[in-house]
Amino acid sequence: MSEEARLVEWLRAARRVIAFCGAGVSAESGLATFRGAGGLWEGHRVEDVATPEAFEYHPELVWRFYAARQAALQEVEPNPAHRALAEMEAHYPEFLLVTQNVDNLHERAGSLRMIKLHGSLMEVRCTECQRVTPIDRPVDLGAEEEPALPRCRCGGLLRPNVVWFGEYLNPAHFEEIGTFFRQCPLPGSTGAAGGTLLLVIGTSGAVGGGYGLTTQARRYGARIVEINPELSALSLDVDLALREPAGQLLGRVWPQVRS
Ligand code: BJW
Ligand code: ZN
Repeated sequence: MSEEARLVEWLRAARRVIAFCGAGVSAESGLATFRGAGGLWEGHRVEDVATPEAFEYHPELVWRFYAARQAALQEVEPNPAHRALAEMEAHYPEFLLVTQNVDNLHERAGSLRMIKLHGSLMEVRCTECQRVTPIDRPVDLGAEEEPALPRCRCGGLLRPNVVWFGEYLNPAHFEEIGTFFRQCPLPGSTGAAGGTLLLVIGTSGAVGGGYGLTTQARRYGARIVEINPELSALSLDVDLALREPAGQLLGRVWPQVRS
């Protein structure tokens, strides 16, 4: 049986699906991934733009980087991978989308509920009162060489509501992921692997080792599938790998599953 036929079979048999996504999911929409040739980090040192220290010392540089990425979102559309994931939410009795992506393409494809582990480009947070506010257009830094930095109504400096290096993720998110896995039926009790499937899509696993999701999935008897044209840090942990761009693959495979 081909890898693709096996994926179709596993997606049809699954009752509970958890999808763990990274920048590769949005690559076919035209958003650069982070690592590798042409990646977002290529033109920037991570420490210069994605750490709390960078924001403290050079908020204007950091804001220019994020305002440009907010603007880029207006030029792109969700691709078939985002749409398949949105449809899975309605299709499966239990479905959890866990994305590291800070773009808004899952939402725009129709996903209603998701864990955004690394925050959102389209939210700002006050560095004083901590209020989080959604925004519907890119932050306007003005045309002057010295940018007009965005301020909260309390007067505090606003920052992008994303998780930078050296910062903590929201522990409530890990609680929710843990709860999803703990509710897995024991392996073998309702068919193979208890009907639970972990899809690892478009992530290098370079940050936090994929936060232990593949380890948890294994412990609870879930099947693990990777969709990524390249090997990742998680590739050794998976049961099935499809080495193809996610939009191309899911655009072909998902219609066979939902019909
Ligand atoms: C395709 C494809 C196609 C291409 N189809 N696939 C100090 C040390 C350790 C831990 C801590 C620490 N201080 C605090 C902590 C605590 C810890 C924490 O919260 N832990 C919890 C578990 C409680 N905090 C962290 O772990 C933070 N990390 C950290 O601090 O590291 C230490 C450090 C400190 C200082 C400097 C350096 C390191 C979390 C950091 C979160 C970083 N978030 C970022 C930036 C977000 C804001 C922004 O976007 O600007 O999030 S980093 C960047 O990487 C971004 C991504 O979400 C994340 C993951 O990358 P992803 O998505 O995997 O992308 P790529 O580019 O790596 O891979 C793309 C993949 O797609 C490739 O495999 C391609 O092959 C594939 N692909 N086309 C499918 N069409
Ligand atoms: Zn404030």
